[in-house]
Amino acid sequence: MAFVAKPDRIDTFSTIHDWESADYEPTLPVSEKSNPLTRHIDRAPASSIVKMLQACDAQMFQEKSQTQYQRLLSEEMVKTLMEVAERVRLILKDPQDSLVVLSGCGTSGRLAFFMASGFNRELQRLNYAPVCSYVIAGGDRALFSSQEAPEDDPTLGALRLKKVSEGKKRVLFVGVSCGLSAPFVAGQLDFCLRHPDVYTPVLVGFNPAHQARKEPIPGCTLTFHSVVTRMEELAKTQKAFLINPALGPEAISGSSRMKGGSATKILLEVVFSASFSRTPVTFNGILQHLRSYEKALDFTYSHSEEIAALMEAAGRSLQCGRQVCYLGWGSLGLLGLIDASECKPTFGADHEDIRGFVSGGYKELGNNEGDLTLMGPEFSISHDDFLDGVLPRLTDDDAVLLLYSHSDDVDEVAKLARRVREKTSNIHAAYHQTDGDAAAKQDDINKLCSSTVIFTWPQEASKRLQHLREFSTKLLLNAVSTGAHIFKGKVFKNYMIDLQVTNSKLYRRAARLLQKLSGHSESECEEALLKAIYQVDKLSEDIATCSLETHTHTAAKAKKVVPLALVCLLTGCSIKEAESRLEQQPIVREAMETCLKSS
Ligand code: S6P
Repeated sequence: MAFVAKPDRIDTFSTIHDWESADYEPTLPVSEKSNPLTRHIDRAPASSIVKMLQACDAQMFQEKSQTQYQRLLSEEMVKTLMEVAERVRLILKDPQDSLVVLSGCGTSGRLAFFMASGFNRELQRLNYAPVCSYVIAGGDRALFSSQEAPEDDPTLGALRLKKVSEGKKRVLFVGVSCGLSAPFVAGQLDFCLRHPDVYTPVLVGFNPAHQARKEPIPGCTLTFHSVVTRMEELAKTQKAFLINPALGPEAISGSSRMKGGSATKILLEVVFSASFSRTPVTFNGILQHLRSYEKALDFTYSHSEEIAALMEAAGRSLQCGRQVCYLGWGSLGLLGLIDASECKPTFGADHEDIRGFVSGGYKELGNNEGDLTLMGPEFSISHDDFLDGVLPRLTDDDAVLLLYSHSDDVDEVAKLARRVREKTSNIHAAYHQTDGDAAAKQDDINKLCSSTVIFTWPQEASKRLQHLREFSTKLLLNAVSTGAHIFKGKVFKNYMIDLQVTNSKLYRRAARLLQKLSGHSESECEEALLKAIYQVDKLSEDIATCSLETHTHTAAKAKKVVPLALVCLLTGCSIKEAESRLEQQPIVREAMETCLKSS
């Protein structure tokens, strides 16, 4: 059975630990470093991209080496998870007056929603009260669309937390910030620390504490680092908890939706499953559970050829300016929505490029703010919306990916697959079943698809099947959307070259990237970035003195900001000329290479 099969050794094995050395990109926290394994990912064929992603993901489970870094499977980490699980148990004993709040920004907020809903469903199934709530920066519209600006607001974070937990006597607050960087979460943690009689804060992130962000937050005296330092002190007496193993750099530098998101899901599912169980929370129980995800990772990537085929299909669609649609059922569908929504800030994608749809739409989600359809086309998320708005325009150049499992309504899947097949033969499926499942109907669906990844989970996985197949689907979707954007030329080396610059973290990342690629000074790069944001060749006094918030707000309306700035830096040309160069060579990576060669 492939479940325990180890991945192929890849030729980059020797570089697996490079990122841990003290002199490797020493000024950057782990979550922002570039991964030596993926240096050439932008030039690789699909099969190699999948191998690189596999090797990067496998770093999540590497044991602690001689370095400073705490790892996912470290003894201290497992012990902290046990302690937090016990805290969740206390909440379950007193559901009337107690609450668990999961919160974060961007992907971390989406996963907070995803897990809070999943845990509540599980609690109800076990006859417990549903005690989990979520807060996402930017509210529910941020669940499916890119809303990066609220991430910078610590006061808003604290207010939202206060509101959701009004009247509760005991609150376990789990703030997720993969980079230990989001001011929104810092504000929430600070609020908890100022009200210790009610709130116990738990921070989930993937940098060591000393690498937490030190940049001052405008309008307040906090930094993320100062909050973490206070938490470290309280952690000694279990009045606060830090869950911050290092996972190694992301495959695409800074893209914390990938390993950061996966590890967030793993850690919180391990904690909450242990606390919901009627048996004692044990060290070995937690460790084994963590290891089951490692096996699931190997199992997922044992389908690397099929994943590469999906990646190629999605890449072809994006390359010719067409669309990729994920049509999913249940939580797998929701993961499709999440994956699609991340492409805008990461790759400067249009919301139409990769879209997700889930069976049942908002009824399936049970989100705080209910049906958001009227907010605009990005918020049309049901299969009916797909049938009305997208299907009539589908051609063979658009790729459709069905995401479902044996426990979903397979008749409904077959029906939808037939409708899609009438319009395009470019239809694919990722399907989960368990060893021994009868698969007659699914065979019919396969015949309609030009490729199918079938995950046949062994019986030994059945206890945690739901979480593992979600994890597996997340890995697959991240691979497909990342690979497809690489083929579209949106990645240069292993950097997101066309990222949006819509909050302070992304602004700093963009400025750093310009410095790295152009070799110009920090001030020259920031100047070029501002010129690209405001579309001017000379910065006025007004612009130069505007706040960072104004810059990032303005950047939300601009396109290809970082490529424009880089072309200007490398060639010394005007913004207009840079625009026309990028129009002539719309593949951003190619345009960058041309400029770099001639500079
Ligand atoms: C990352 C994604 C972003 C982040 C968000 C929160 O791939 O595009 O939306 O999730 O910026 O980051 P963090 O470090 O606070 O979890």
